[in-house]
Amino acid sequence: MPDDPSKTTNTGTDPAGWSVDVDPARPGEDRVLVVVDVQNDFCPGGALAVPGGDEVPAVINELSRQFDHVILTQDWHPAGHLSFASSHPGARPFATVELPYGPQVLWPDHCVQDTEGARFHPGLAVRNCELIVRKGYRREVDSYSAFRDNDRRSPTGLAGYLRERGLRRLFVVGLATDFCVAYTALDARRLGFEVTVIEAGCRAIDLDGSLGAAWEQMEEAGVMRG
Ligand code: VGL
Ligand code: ZN
Repeated sequence: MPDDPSKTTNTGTDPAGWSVDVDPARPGEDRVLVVVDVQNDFCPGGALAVPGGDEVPAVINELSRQFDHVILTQDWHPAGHLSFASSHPGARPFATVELPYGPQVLWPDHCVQDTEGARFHPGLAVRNCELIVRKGYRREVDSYSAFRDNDRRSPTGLAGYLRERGLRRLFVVGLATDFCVAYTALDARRLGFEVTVIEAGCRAIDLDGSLGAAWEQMEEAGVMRG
């Protein structure tokens, strides 16, 4: 592998000689829909409700039919996760604290492993999902991105999966635009993937201008708006 992963171009065969299943006769085969965190806790009535979050499942269901490859991500925290305000005595949700890896917004307890809030929204009906990436399962570090934890060190394995499968064009939807969708899209660009965020399939938290800032960074990084 080259040292700089952004220099990798996927030719349909990985550097170790394994052929991947991209069929050149089917130009859509290298496209993948990445559905970020469409879970009960991010929808109205949930612990960290994103306004209009329950409007995205219908859009995503429809979109998923146009893709040969669909991946879901699932925020999946242990009880007592360090991103929860409840883990910091005296702290309020939506405040920012310094953790060893940098600033971290504190959230209400949400998406606790194997609870109702962590389950996918019941309106999400994506028949052709081939992989579910869980993230945020280490107590001491949050993970907005589907590619790596917020400490920027621990990869989830998704980049390797996509490369090995020849999936190089990512279309990202889900919740929330300004956190997990944006972090996922930005990391995907850093890793050399082509990325489009489909706004109709996203909703934002918009904390202190975070939505505008996220779009600025995404545009700067070459993320396309779909
Ligand atoms: C998310 C805050 C905390 C998200 C996850 O999915 O955008 N936001 N955990
Ligand atoms: Zn979370």
